[in-house]
Parts: sequence; C-alpha cells; structure tokens
Amino acid sequence: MDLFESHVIPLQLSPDRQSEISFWPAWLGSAEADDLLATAIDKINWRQDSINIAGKSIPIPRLQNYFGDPTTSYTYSRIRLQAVAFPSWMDSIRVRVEQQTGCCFNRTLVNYYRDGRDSVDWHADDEVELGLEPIIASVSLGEDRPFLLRHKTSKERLKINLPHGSLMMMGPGVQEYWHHSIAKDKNVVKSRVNFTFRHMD
Ligand SMILES: O=C(O)CCC(=O)C(=O)O
Ligand SMILES: [Mn+2]
Repeated sequence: MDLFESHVIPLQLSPDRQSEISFWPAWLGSAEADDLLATAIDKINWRQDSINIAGKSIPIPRLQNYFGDPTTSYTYSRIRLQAVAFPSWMDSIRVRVEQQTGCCFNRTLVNYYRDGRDSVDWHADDEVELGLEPIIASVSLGEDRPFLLRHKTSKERLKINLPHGSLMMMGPGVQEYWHHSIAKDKNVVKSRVNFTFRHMD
C-alpha cells in the first residue's frame, strides 16, 4: 500500500511538554471509503447501550460495538463491552492503520452516529486497560463532524474536521491533558461511522 505523509498538528500538554496529532485527510480513496462505510453499517451488529443516571437507564446517543480478542472486554462509563472477534474486512483496515502509523493496535471501538442528534460527550480515552499514555488512531467515514479537543486545565480548544476516509492519530500524553468530543449538530442529517484503534495488553 502507499504510505502518505501526515499533517502534524502540535499540541501543548503542559508548559514543558508537547505532543501532536497526526492527520491524513484523504487516507482512503472515496470509493474505498464508501465501500467501508456501507460494509460497516451493514455488517456490524450495532449495540444500543445505556448508562445509568440517578437510577434511570438512558440510551447513549450513538450505536457502537467493540472488536478484539473475544476473551476480553472493555468497560467505560460502566458499560461493559465484550469484544467481538475482528471480521477479516476490519482486520485488514487495522493492519493498514498499523502500517501507516507504525503503532500496534489490537482493539477497535466503532461508533455509529446516525445523524446530528448522535454525539459523544467530553471524555479522554484514559481507562487503565489502555495503559500509560495510550496512542489512539481514528478512521472516519461518512458525514463530516468536527472533532473537538479541549485542554483539561487551560480550556484551550482545537477543532479538526474529520472527512470521509480520513485517518487521525492522537499522540502520547494527549489523553492525560486533553478531552475530546463530537458535538450534536441539528443540521447534520447523514450518518458517520468512526473506528478508534487502541492497544491493550
Ligand atoms: O467519533 C469520533 O471521532 C470519536 C470517538 C471517540 O472519541 C471514542 O470512541 O472514544
Ligand atoms: Mn474517545
């Protein structure tokens, strides 16, 4: 496969430490991205999970599923996701993400934002299972939705548009110092699927 140069967006963690976001805006060609989007929507057994707030079960505003070694699971916001074995079509994307980034990824959380009413609230991918300073790579398909970053203490903000077929990678330390989110947008009527590639021992 062809490897592309990334755009590098420097990200200040603390006064004496910097990290970066690497970004490949047109990582997949549009026909391939179209196919991958259609396959993901059709083939993934989408889960509608709920969180418990004050004794009430509230559905999270997106569908999801989690892939990796099926003897393992991942828990965030008290939602326990038992891993599903990688289907071969997803595993080949995982391998290409590894080749492009030079990092190892063995787990994937996939989110399906059906329209602009779906979102993910401010959070960091900092669960202990992800290890110290996790590196997270993300492939976006479908509708453009801005990826928002907010520094945990200075509240500095950054917005990166993640187009159809793009690859983005958050470097070491980003989860410790920054939160990220996808905001609701009532003007968005089309869907978006996002794969986040992670590594767990
Ligand atoms: O949809 C995205 O781009 C971000 C998803 C995300 O942050 C997550 O699944 O942890
Ligand atoms: Mn995240």
